[in-house]
Amino acid sequence: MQQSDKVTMLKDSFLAELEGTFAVSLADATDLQRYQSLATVAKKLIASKWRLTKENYRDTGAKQVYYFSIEFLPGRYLRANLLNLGLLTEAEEVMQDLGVDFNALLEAEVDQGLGNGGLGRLASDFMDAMPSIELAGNGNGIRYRYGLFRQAFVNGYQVEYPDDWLKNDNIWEVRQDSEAQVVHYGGSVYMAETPDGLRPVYQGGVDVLAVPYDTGMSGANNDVVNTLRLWSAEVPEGVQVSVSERSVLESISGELYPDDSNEEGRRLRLRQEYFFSSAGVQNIIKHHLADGYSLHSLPFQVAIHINDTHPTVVIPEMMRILLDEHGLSWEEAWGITTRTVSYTNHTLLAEALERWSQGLFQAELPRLFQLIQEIDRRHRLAVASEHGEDFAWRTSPLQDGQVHMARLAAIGSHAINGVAPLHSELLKDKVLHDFYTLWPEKFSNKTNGITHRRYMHAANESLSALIDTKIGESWRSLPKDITKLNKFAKDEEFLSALQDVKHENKVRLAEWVKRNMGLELNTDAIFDVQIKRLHAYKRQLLHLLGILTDYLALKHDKNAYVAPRVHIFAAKAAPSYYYAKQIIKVINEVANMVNNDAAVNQKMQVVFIPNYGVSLAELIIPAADVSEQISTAGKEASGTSNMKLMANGALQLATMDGANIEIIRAAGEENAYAFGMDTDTVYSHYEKHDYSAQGIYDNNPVLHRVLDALIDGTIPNIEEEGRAVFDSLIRDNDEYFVLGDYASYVATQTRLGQDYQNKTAWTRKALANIAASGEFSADYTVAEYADEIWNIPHKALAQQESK
Ligand code: GL4
Repeated sequence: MQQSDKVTMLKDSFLAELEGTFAVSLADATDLQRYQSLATVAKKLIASKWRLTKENYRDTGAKQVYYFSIEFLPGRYLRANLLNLGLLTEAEEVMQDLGVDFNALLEAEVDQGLGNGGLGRLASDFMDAMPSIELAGNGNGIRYRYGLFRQAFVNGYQVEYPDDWLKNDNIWEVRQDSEAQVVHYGGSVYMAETPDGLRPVYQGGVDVLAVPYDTGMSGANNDVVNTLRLWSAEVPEGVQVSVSERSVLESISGELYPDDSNEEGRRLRLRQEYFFSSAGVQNIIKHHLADGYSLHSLPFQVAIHINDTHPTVVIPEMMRILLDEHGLSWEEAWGITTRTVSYTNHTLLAEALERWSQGLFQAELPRLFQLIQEIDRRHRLAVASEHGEDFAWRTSPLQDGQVHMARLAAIGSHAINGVAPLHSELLKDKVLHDFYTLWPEKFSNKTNGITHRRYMHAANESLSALIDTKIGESWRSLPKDITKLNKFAKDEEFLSALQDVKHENKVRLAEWVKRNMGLELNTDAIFDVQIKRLHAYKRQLLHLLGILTDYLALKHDKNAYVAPRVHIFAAKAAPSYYYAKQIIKVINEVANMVNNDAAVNQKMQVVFIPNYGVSLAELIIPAADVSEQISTAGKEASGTSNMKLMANGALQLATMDGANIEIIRAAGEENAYAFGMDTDTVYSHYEKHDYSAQGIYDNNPVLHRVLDALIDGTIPNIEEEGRAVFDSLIRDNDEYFVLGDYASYVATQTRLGQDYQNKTAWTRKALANIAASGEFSADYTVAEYADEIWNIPHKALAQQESK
């Protein structure tokens, strides 16, 4: 279609939808009605491609992957969908013609926040990448009634409100009643002889109806639309339950657990895990058989990928279906299951490795527990003779009254991967070392990736358009082509255009902050950004100590060298994570103190933007000069905001952790600011117990003064929290080595501040980062999964010859 035809089509259907659905004229329509009308137009365009894709997959029997994830974090869909439909600029033109505020229209869409952070957003980036590379891949998860809490600050404290994201309807989803599945919980089970052989007989327990809501995941500029299927819990028709029983059952899809990188060992969480895992597997097998295929061909037509251990119960659930419902032998069922399932580990933190009490597990999922006992028995038998009893004990799923989910996942899947090279190495060397000795061939690395479409093409249109003028548009579908930009590192005019774009984006963010928080930001200062969950290991505290260092230096001498900076934080803390919430309070009080002190606020400002989520990330990232990725080495599996920030020209201030290492390698060491202890040093301190926070405090007078500020009244209103933070560092010996990395962090910040004064040289570094960001596209990541783990074809993604 011609550009002008597309514009006319879009305009006509938009106006028709507005009148047909809401019986209003454009002038009288609210932003929400305008959004819903345009979204409906986009949805209809997606729907026809979606139907054809589904029919095509069914008719050809193409192998498909199902990405099982307890979290998806889509954010808003409209802008990304318009982009993928090739209609974003056309929509902008239509709205301009009609005098509609397009941003207000887009912002009327509620963010879908059905995930906590990186893990959930990665799943959604994969949902965008798979159809874009013509890969048959679907998502399977939970349609939580309430997403991650909405965060507000009251007196500097985090306050949580429910996220009622469905209040305006969800345009994008389609309820599929005919696809509903029954999921059974509790009761007891015994084996009895039946005409079909030995089969389980269930007594008691409850049935829950899993009803799927499907959303079409559109590929970029192609005709592929895959399915994201999210299950909602209901009471099966005809079942009589009391009002309170009903609400217990429906609560299975009631809300998302707000914990990230933390084990959440509650009964309801286990029910959630079984809920979407069971419904998903049942549905997959049902369709496989209905399409006329044998169970033995399942691994050739289906790949099930489990995103961390939350869906690990798919392994015993598949065994249950194959054994109990289809009468396969154990060996047959085990072969089919393990060849179908693959597993990604996303964390090394011990407190995040899932374990369930066996009593709880058995009470909730009695048949699955029996099957895990059998898996456990066979595993011990198989490994004990060669590796010894101790080894068998260390690697068995059932140990010390607990069910160890990572062990079950490792045993029951054919592939195990980490999400960045360092992380994958540490998995092999430490956390899953025993399994690596058993099955080295199962292990691989798949470095995470991001969708440039959302975080660059859509969120930073002016940068993307500027890049197009230099290297054409091939990089938009072949992200590594963006390396062609390196040729322009000496093109001063281009560098100055890049600076202008960055400045525009800073102004846009500053306007938002002014409007929503009443603070006027200095857009000539360095925008120094740390955006991620609030967690001790991510060390927002180290950033804060750096801020206090500058503050005290300026208070002492107003001419002290401090490069002007705006420090930008955004982070939610798990509601039960008390220490993280205390850090939020301290940062907010420091922000208050700094921003209101005329002696320093020309040189520094601190802003903690509340309610961080996908849409705020899209606003903040294009405006960032510096990307703080300062976790304790060995703790951050990968990180993904690091990739998004780099793609938008922010320079990394980073420890050698997770994917930071690859980013520094790709951009060039001279274009990033690495500092701090490496993983070996961290592990050696843990092993030798030779780290002394007190010693560092005693020997560094500047740091001494900074830490004292937490407890001596320098910072108002933090008596309790300042003390708690101080004690965690000194009394409790600083578990995450904040003080150990302090001196090198501060020195690196000083160097960075000096470098920023040479705008051209700085922008050249930014350019190097942008130009190196292509390899971190999720398009390549999912292509690697498809080639090496799922064995599913996709569009070729070869890098085009650099001209
Ligand atoms: C995480 C990791 O903490 C994070 O480093 C990684 O980028 C992400 C996706 O692989 O997974 N693991 C958990 S748990 N939450 C995460 O964000």
